[in-house]
Amino acid sequence: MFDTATYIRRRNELKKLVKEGIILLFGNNESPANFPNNGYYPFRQDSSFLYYFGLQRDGLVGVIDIDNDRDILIGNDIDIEDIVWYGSVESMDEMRQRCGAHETMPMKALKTICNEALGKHRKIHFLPPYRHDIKILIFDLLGIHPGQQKDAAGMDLIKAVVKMRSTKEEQEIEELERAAVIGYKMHTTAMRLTKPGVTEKFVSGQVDGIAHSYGSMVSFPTIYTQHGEILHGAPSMNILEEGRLVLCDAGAETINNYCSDNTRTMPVNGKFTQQQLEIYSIVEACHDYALKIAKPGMKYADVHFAVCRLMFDRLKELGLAKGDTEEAVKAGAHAIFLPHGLGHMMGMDVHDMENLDQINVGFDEETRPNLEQFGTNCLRMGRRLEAGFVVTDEPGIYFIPALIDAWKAKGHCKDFLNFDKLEAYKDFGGIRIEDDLLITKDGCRFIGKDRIPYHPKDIEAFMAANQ
Ligand SMILES: [Mn+2]
Repeated sequence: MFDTATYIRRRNELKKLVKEGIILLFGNNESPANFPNNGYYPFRQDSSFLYYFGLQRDGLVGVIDIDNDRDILIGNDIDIEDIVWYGSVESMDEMRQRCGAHETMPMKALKTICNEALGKHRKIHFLPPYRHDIKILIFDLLGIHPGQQKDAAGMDLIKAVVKMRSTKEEQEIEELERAAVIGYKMHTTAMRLTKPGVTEKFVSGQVDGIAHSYGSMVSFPTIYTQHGEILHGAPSMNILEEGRLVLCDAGAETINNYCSDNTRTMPVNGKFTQQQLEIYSIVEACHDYALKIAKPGMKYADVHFAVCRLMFDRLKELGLAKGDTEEAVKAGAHAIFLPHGLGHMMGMDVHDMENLDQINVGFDEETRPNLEQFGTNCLRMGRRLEAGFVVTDEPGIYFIPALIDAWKAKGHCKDFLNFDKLEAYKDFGGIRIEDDLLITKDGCRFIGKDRIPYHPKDIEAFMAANQ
């Protein structure tokens, strides 16, 4: 948790932006995995609640009454039986002091607050809920059916929260740097343990343990798979095989829930084949190119397409693609290799604020998403970059057999793709390289002092030294 002044300042800024009414910020509750007292571990607070109140306990709601300038922390003090099982925890009043709220009220007061506000026809703002218990609570409080809550959520509040959380404060950047240190340990652990004969689950489990040991948890379920072409492929009991590539996409959350998100792709036996090197060097060039060109004022969609054009040019040299690069990328031909966007915002959520809807986070009035074209419709971040934004730079090249077959059968983009040559890559898998970019005043830099090895020579040297 940051200092008390941080949360007071943020709530005051939020009041200025939203202007009137009453804001409800719901903290998360414990979430049962298989029975009520066996929750998913560790407890994960809602990120916007954390941003404005900083408190990690379950069962809290923040009420910000803009018109009366009152910040109220809602929740119940624990009783003696809880103390027996869980130890003594802070009282509501102690938590109120830490976040600088004006007063506390028990949970039952929330209904009264809402009834009064509804009676006076005051505007009640809340963010789109993503957990079912919160949806039921909102239904109880405001009478809005869960199916209509996304539309009923306040656009003024969403815009204000996105505006504030998009630009990272200095102390938030320090947290992101701490997350990067844990991410480095996770990925170098994966590189050390990767060898023929062990299972994917074994390596990914060790990687997850690093996140739990040094921070709060993983920032998303770890991807560690020899099927890199399956974008969100989960680790399986498959055994790592000589000659294959393995893709590791993993990150950590610090104790204060700031994230890291990196991807490395490495040869199982520690030595790239010529074919793997050829594709790898293209992804590597794309990854470095984004670092070179991303800067304030530039649309991240333009960085994405610049990377796509570079990738396409290089794939033409290999004979996998053909034709005019500009036209090919316009037609979406590159998406057979790269069916996702170059990156996403990152902060307290690995896909930052994705619960507020990506169209509100990665796009704006000026930059609208293209929802029609395959691949381009997956861009999570398109709008102009600003100093203080943190985005991921994660180009990849994938050979997805089902997609190759489907496009070939339809003749889709046949003027730009050499389907016959692609046949030889159907068992290749996929390569992605990912690091996290902080946009600075005049350009950008990677977060994390130590780069996880990603040049092929560095990966090979690291793996050779750590067998
Ligand atoms: Mn990512």
